[in-house]
Amino acid sequence: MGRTSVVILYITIAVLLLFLIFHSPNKTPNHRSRRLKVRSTFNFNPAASLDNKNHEHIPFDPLIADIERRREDKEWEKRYFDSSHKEIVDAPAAEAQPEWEDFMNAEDYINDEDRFNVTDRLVVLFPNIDIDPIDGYVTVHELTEWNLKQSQNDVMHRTVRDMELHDKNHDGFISFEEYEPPSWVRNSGNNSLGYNVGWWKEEHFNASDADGDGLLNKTEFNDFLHPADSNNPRLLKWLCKEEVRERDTDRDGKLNFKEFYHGLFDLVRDYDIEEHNASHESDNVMEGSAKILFGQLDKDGDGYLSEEELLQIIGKLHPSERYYAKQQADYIIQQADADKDGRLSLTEMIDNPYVFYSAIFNEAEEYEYHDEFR
Ligand SMILES: *[C@@H]1O[C@H](CO)[C@@H](O)[C@H](O)[C@H]1NC(C)=O
Ligand SMILES: *[C@@H]1O[C@H](CO)[C@@H](O)[C@H](O)[C@H]1NC(C)=O
Ligand SMILES: *[C@@H]1O[C@H](CO)[C@@H](O)[C@H](O)[C@H]1NC(C)=O
Ligand SMILES: *[C@@H]1O[C@H](CO)[C@@H](O)[C@H](O)[C@H]1NC(C)=O
Ligand SMILES: *[C@@H]1O[C@H](CO)[C@@H](O)[C@H](O)[C@H]1NC(C)=O
Ligand SMILES: [Ca+2]
Ligand SMILES: [Ca+2]
Repeated sequence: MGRTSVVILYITIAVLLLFLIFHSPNKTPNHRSRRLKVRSTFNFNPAASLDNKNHEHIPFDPLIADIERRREDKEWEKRYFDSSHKEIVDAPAAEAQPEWEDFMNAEDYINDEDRFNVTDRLVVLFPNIDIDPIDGYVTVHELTEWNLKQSQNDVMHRTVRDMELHDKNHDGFISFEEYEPPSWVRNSGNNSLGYNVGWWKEEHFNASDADGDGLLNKTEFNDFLHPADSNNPRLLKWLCKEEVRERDTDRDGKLNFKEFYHGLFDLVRDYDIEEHNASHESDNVMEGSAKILFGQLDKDGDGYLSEEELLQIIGKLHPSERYYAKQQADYIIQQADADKDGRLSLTEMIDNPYVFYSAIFNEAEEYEYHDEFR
């Protein structure tokens, strides 16, 4: 980094600090005083969604999600298709919608009170969320299910788009030959810190092919791209195998304590329990709790963790969409639950629209969650 860029960096930090000082977050701000936001980032790199720390904000409102998807599709189109492929991407966008002439301005759209009435939107959405049971309140469970549905729609939309890119003979299936690893995999080298080198391998492909016909349909391809969210036991097993392979420094096909301690423990240790003395925790104490956990996971007591034994913690190594849906539901309820009864009434939601319409997960100033260590 050159001297100029260092100076610029310091100035940026200083400005940021000043901003934070004069803009101290108000726990219950009047929503008129701040702009509602949609997701601020979109990343084409699927590895980003595998990075535990940077899961995208799940869109709360299907209407906003739709605008966002159109915006993404446009960027996607620009990036991957030239004019000769236009017919492929034109089709799905055809249905009639409000005048979203410029999808880049979804934020202007939702902040235009004449076009987008937040109160009305929440009134419309509420009965779709309050369903289990229908009692006039939205619980963490109901909100988690709602978030999960939204994120699954999003994920599937991207899978279908990704399929268009790979399905060269347009038969609706992906063969192993058709699937070329995306450039970020090819460029990431053979053994770098990237997700893992087996990502595009035939074994991964075969494990995703649930009915074994040698082709991936939409469901199987979605599982292929998001193995941690799959119910396919073979795929989960493959994921565990990859975890072992990545950390197995002595190449004996299983993890001994040292390999676990240096490779995995940080990802699976329970910060909730250790939290209060984490800062003055000595290495010995930490190694002690690692040994306890290792012993619990080593079901057959042979002193090693096998692929099968890793299944117990695969959800912690690769948090699922459900995990993030729950995390976001917890956050929303914590922010909007004015009477602290642990659930949301319609009034509480209407009083706190920014919690629902905002890219909270990207704003450290508003959002702190010790689970981000995972
Ligand atoms: C939004 O709708 C509600 C009820 O339908 C109404 O009371 C409110 O004035 C509307 N807000 C705006 C900014 O039009
Ligand atoms: C990875 O290894 C293969 C051979 O195993 C080699 O052909 C290829 O160039 C390597 N790729 C990179 C990016 O190093
Ligand atoms: C994947 O399955 C095909 C048959 O569909 C088989 O020919 C191939 O050897 C398998 N590859 C691996 C790595 O298991
Ligand atoms: C894809 O195939 C699986 C069986 O491997 C089946 O359960 C699933 O319903 C199929 N999905 C679609 C969209 O046809
Ligand atoms: C926290 O520290 C105390 C001693 O300072 C110790 O007794 C206790 O076991 C520690 N808790 C954990 C979870 O490590
Ligand atoms: Ca309810
Ligand atoms: Ca080993």
